[in-house]
Amino acid sequence: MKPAEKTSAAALAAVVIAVAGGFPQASRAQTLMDAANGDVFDFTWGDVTATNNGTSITLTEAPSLSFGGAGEGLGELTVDAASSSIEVIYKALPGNTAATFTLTLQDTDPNTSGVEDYFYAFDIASGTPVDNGFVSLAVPLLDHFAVAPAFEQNAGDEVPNFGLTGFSIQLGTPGEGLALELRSVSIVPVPEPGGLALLGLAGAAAILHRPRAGRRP
Ligand SMILES: [Ca+2]
Ligand SMILES: [Ca+2]
Repeated sequence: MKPAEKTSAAALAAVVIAVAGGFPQASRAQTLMDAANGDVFDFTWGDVTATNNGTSITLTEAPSLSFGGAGEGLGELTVDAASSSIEVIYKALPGNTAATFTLTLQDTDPNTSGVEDYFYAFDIASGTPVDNGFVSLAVPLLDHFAVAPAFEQNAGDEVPNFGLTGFSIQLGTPGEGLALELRSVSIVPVPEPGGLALLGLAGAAAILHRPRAGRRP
């Protein structure tokens, strides 16, 4: 390899490593609620209680009720739905009888004067262990199971173009008793597609270098 080629290959490798190393991903990660910072929900409805014990938020809901939840308002955050997931770090308490909880993300749509909720299903048993019984579960923002106008709001454009102005956690199935400890709620990058695309780019660059080397006298 000629010195110039070495330099350009090294520069390309540096770019690939810098991008694959995740700083664009890290720049998109945003913590929406962190119990260790004293955060607790802005409001609850139904027979729900939400209390912060210093390291986590205990969220409990009476099993006799068919509705209820806890919500948090946010400043308007721009979030790219295609490359982001919503992650919750939580622990099911011994009294929990719910199999799922539903998380909603609120999207404001100035173009329609509407506000809409995107609904995400969290299967409580499917989280990945973190520590001390807590698990992490992240659902891609494009994997919502429903979208609907937010409570008493006009219809939005049904496009997940956040404008994220709030979120809530509520029962997944009416009549189940939700009892969770929550540590944090965050927007995190969807990792795989970006990483694979960069590996493909690096591979293509390596292949493009080969014929040029072969033509040398
Ligand atoms: Ca919007
Ligand atoms: Ca929208």
